[in-house]
Amino acid sequence: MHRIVFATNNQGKMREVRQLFPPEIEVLSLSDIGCLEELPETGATLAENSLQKARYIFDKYGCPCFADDTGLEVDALGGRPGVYSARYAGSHAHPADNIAKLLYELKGEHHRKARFRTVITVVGLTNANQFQPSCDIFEGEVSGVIAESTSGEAGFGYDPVFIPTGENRTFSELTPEEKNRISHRGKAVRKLTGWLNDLISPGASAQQPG
Ligand code: ITT
Repeated sequence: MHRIVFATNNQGKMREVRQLFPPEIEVLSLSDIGCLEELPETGATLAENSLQKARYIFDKYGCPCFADDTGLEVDALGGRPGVYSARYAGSHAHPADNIAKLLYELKGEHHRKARFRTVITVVGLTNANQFQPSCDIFEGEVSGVIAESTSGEAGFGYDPVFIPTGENRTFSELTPEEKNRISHRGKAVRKLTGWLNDLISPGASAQQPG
């Protein structure tokens, strides 16, 4: 069995990611490795934060790991909240407060286009003989619009107000499988698992027909 740590304190992310991993790779949580701390997230970009979280765990616990940093970019707000999505309504803000602030800022606004972007960084898996641990990056994004009000119970974070393009339901009204099929995280994680599969059994994907 292969193991990799997912450096997140967000249980919603963990559920989605575990659903997409092949059975031969076990995804460990921070509590599985005895880490009960908050992860540092002081970068100016999603890529910086994603690397910072993964590096922190790799440096401290020595295990291969990956981290996900995600932002909601709203066109009418000039791309905000973006990298500050978790702290939009203040540090340690509850998701309901972030959503309330978002709907307030968009009140009366007709142009409601937005996108989720995810950057996943893996640290510690490839060039093991080199002094610097390697890092590899996988990205995914999904476009949509911000609804006028919340709908649905599933998911987490901003899901109750995000309607992906081609849908008339919010992410919170989709099943977990439906969300993973089209979401920013689903896209990034499928790139990651394809790359991991190649590390585990090199060439296997090239031998598959089609
Ligand atoms: P970790 O850093 O521990 O992984 P976090 O919740 O702080 O957890 P982010 O900084 O990446 O993670 O998340 C930024 C914000 O965007 C945060 O409020 C999340 O709830 C929200 N978010 C992330 N992914 C989302 C998704 O798929 N659907 C809705 N909201 C999401």
